[in-house]
Amino acid sequence: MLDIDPTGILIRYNVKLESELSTDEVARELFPSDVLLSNIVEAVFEGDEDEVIITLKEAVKAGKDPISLIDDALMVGMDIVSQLYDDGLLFLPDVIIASHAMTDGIEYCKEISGKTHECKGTVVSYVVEGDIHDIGKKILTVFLRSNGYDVIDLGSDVPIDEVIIAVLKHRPIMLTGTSLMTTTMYSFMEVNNRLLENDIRIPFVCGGGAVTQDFVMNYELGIYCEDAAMVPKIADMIIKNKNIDELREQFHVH
Ligand code: B12
Repeated sequence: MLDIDPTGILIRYNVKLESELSTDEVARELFPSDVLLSNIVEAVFEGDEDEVIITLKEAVKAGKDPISLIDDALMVGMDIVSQLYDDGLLFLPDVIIASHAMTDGIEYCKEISGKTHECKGTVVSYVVEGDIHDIGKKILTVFLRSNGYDVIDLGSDVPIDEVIIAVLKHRPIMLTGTSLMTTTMYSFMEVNNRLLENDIRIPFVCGGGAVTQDFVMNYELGIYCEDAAMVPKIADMIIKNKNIDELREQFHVH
C-alpha cells in the first residue's frame, strides 16, 4: 500500500476547498459599495430575472440613468459571474442563468431609456458564425441606439453570406462583429475580403473576449476596440468622415 493522504488530492482538484470563504462570500467582496448598484449586481449574480427588474426600477426611481446602469451594475454582476466561473467556483448553468437575467436587464434599460431617436446613421451588428456569446453585442446595440444610431442586429451565429447581404441591403456607416472564441474569430478576415470584393470600404469594428488589436490589424477594414461603450464614439468619428487610418490612430492602443 502506498502511503498517500487523500485529502491532499481533493484539495488540489477542488477550488472551493482551497478558499476559506464560500462562493457567495467571495462574490460579495466584489459587489460595489453603492447599495442600489449592489442590489442589481446581486440579482444578476443570483440569476434572479424578476429581482433584476425590481432593483433596476428602484435605481431608476432614485435617479440613476438606465443606460449607465448597464455598465455600472449589470456588467459588474456578469463580470463577477465570469470571474468566479473562470476560477472554478461557478458552473456553466450558473453562467447561463445569470446571462438570462443580464439580458432581461439590458432589455429593460433599453425600453425605459427614452433617449433621442434622431438617426445619425445605420450600423449592422452581428456575432460570428459558430458563436452564441451575444451579451457584449446586446450591450453594444443598446449603446449605439441610445446614442442615436439605427442598429440592424443580425443576432448571433451569423453566416458570412448573411452579413454581406445585410451590408449590401442597408449600406451602413460601419459593421460591428463580436467573437468570444478563438475558434470563431477567423471569419472576420473572410468578411473583410468579401466586403472589399463588393467594393465596400466601411470600418469593420471588431471586439469580444477572443479578439486582439494585433489580430484585427491583419485585415484592411478592421478597427479594434476593447469596450462596447466606445463604439458610439467611433461611429461619431465615422460620420465626421474620419477614415480607417485615422480611426486606428485615435482608438487603437499605441
Ligand atoms: C456567458 C458565457 C457563456 C454563455 C453565453 C450566453 C450568451 N447569451 O452570451 C453560455 C453559457 C451559453 C456559454 C457557452 C459556451 N461558452 Co462561454 N462564456 C461565457 C463567459 C463566462 C462570459 C461571457 C460574457 O458574456 N461576458 C460579459 C460580456 C458583457 O462581455 P463580452 O461579451 O466580452 O463583451 C465585452 C467586450 O468583449 C466588448 N465587446 C463585445 N463585443 C464587442 C464588439 C465590438 C465591435 C466591440 C468594439 C467590443 C465588444 O464589450 C463588452 C463590454 O464592454 C465567458 C468567460 C469570460 N471571462 O469572458 C465564457 C467563454 C467565452 N466561453 C467559452 C466557451 C468555450 C464556451 C462553450 C464552448 C462552452 C461549452 N463547453 O459548451 C460554449 C460555446 C457555445 C457557442 N457555440 O458559442 C470560452 C471561450 C474560450 C476561447 N477563448 O475560445 C470562455 C472564454 C470561457 C473560458 N474561459 O473557457 N458561455
